[in-house]
Amino acid sequence: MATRAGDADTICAVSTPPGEGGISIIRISGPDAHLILEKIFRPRGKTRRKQTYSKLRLGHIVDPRDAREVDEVLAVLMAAPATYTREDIAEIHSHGGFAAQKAIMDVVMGQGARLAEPGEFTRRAFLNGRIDLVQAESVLDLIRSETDEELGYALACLKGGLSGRMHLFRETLKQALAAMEATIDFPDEDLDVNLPGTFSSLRKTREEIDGLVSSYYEGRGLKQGFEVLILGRTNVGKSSLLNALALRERAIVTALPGTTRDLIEETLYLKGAKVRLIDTAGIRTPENVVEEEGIRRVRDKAAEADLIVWVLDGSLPYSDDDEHVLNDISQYNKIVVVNKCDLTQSLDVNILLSQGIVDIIHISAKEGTGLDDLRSSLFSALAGNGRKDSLLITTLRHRDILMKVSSNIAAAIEGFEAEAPPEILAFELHEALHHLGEITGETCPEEILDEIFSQFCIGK
Ligand SMILES: Nc1nc2c(ncn2[C@@H]2O[C@H](COP(=O)(O)OP(=O)(O)OP(=O)(O)O)[C@@H](O)[C@H]2O)c(=O)[nH]1
Ligand SMILES: [Mg+2]
Repeated sequence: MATRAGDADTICAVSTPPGEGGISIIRISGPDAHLILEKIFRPRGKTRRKQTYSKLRLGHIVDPRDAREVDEVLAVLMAAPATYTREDIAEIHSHGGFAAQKAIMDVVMGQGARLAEPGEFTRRAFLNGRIDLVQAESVLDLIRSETDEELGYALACLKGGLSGRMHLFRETLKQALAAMEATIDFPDEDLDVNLPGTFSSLRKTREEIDGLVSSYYEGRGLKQGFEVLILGRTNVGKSSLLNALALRERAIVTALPGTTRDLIEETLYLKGAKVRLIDTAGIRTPENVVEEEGIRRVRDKAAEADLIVWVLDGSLPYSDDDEHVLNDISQYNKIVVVNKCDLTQSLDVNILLSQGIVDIIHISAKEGTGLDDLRSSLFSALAGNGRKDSLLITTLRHRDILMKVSSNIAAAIEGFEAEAPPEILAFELHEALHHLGEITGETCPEEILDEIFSQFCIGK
């Protein structure tokens, strides 16, 4: 595993958020952590008893340089290896507030600790083998979780759910590789190697990996939110729909066609799934450059959205503008909504049926009717395909690596079926194993580690 200069330093950081609060926690990790605390912490009581481990004690931080009392605190020592970093750790719980944090950090650094880099405590947990890279990444997900679902998933990953699965994949690959190498080393001997059995386990493993790759779409939605675009010609009630779902007057609504010019985003939660709902400029022949630019943005966005909600006005006949919208979005994943169902209906839905659109949701954004149906349809179109309890891939990094692993295994299987030389099959299996190691961190290049840990806050 790659270590860098500075990995053996004693590091310190304020681990609680900056600013005012009830308490602040300053964390020190590394070989001198205990020594530093002993030098700067004066426990309450007449005699200066030796510190005991894992017990919070009340006392004062005193700067050894000028004997000045800095703050009254609680402090604790934790002994390696049973700590977050697997190193000796000291923690100081001070009064919350910027001045106290700064003063204590100054005293700690005065005794030789250096300020930790973002994520350096977690990086040490990884380098010292307490967690693997998948688990380190889930620490970040855990900190960033906004919904119960995200939290539950991140926690399952931290406990090793995904790592465990990677481990099983590794074992299957290693066994297959051992079998291949045996046939290479002893080509003429009658070895007890069951190659058909080996390749049937490889096929199963590849199916599982492909399942994980395709779960990325749902996993990403869980983490970043699904992007849902409200789209349609002008004046059909797109902004009214955004407001009705957001339960607030987020976008401007007027009777004038062409009111919305830019993309307007609002985050909402549907049964725990995070949805980034985006209202857009109505699509028609633009009347000026502002509108033209607005419509261009809608078309760009449509290509990358997870789902489109196509809104039509039920009180007016199907128009050329509607037809243009449909042409724009025909190949995308969509839900069709007919709005203004509180008014006399003039839209002939047979036109939609003849285009193969059978699921139509009738709503009134103005009166709030049909919105529950729409919410259910949104949820099932995005996240409701019942994989809730199984593992998911939530990062692009994992997906890309698993795709490489899958294609290496596929090449090995094809080679086996075509009776290719065992050296070629072994090469593919080797590559697959190498790539898999990048997920858990065994074979991960330094730059990737840097990139992952730099996303953390200082103090974690
Ligand atoms: N009766 C009725 N009127 C509605 C309904 N939804 C929207 N409207 C009205 O339709 C008009 C246009 O509504 P908007 O929400 O601004 O429509 P839009 O699609 O965002 O329009 P642009 O931004 O111009 O593309 C407003 O006068 C709304 O009050 C509805 O369900 N029923
Ligand atoms: Mg609008």
